[in-house]
Amino acid sequence: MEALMASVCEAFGLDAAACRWEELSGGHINRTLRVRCVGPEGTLRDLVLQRINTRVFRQPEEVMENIVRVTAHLRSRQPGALTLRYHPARDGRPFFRDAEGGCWRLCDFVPSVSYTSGASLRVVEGAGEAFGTFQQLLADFPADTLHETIPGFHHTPSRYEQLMQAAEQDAAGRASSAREELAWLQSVREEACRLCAMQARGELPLRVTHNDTKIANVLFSEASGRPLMVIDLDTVMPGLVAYDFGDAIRTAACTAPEDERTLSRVSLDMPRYAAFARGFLSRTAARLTRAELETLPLGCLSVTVEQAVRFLEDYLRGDVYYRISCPEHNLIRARCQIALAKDMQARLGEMEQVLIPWRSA
Ligand code: GN1
Ligand code: MG
Repeated sequence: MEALMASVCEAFGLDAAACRWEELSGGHINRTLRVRCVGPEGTLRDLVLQRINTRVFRQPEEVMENIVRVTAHLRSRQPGALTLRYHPARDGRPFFRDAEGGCWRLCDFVPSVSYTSGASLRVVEGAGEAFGTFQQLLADFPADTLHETIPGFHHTPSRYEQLMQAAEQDAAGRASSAREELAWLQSVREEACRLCAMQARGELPLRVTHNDTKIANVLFSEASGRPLMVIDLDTVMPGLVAYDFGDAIRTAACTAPEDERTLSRVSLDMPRYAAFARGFLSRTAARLTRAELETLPLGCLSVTVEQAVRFLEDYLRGDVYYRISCPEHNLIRARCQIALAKDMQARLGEMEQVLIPWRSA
């Protein structure tokens, strides 16, 4: 480990002996370290070093190429705004491949706060503005020039197929403990896959979307409470607006964290839903088609069901994808997402009502 870190530091021109690092938890996929470097005159420099999970992102060079192009576009449209900026390694590339095949990248640490759940209405509205602005600024980015960093990432029908295959194979001998969950997910399959079917029929456009819009992926200023920047651009690819909207609602407007065990605590928080919608639509409504506006609530249900499908699949396969912190973590996560999805399903009409003013705007 020491030798590995020394080689990574050296690749980015850092003096390993003058660096201290600590793990930052939060993400389920990549490994993230906060690095503090002491300069020659005792000056401090805080950085974030990340090891891209190459089992998940098979072509990390393509991930980085997308990010460099997308952030350059964002900066050209909004000079002065904070965007992710990776430091070049000694060879000039924005990443470093270590001797074991690991892929590392380095950026500045941004002093900020972030939220997983329980954010104030003002913060949630700010998250809506941040993701809405992201979408708006990328509206003229040529979507078909982006690499698909994870094929079929939000293709819900494929996610269902993979779940059913995992249940059939039952590699970890867990399928019998997930029968109820599997049955419920089957019962909403058509509804959860409806937006993908509409897209396939040409009724919904593909746009450049973020694809991982959980509220934890917006950094806020602690002093002003305003959004500072959108992070985690690994999955920026062509996608459906409703999935970005929905994935944000799944986290920002849920009354509990993503892995809440007490399911009676899990529901859709309507004031937070409305606050996010206000922020997001203030930036995007003018460009959205009527079909896009009308399907935003179904996007919330679809992406929440899809997330349950993905967590349950990983549970059935023996926890090979998401980082877990207890043996049944993926089952707990799947149950929590199902509880939220059930509440969304029952309240689709209410969710639509909230958006009516935007339809005629
Ligand atoms: C993963 O990047 P991270 O760990 O925040 C996942 C998302 C899920 C999320 C659930 C590449 O996000 O799709 O929505 O966990 N990212 C990938 O919290 O699979
Ligand atoms: Mg992510």
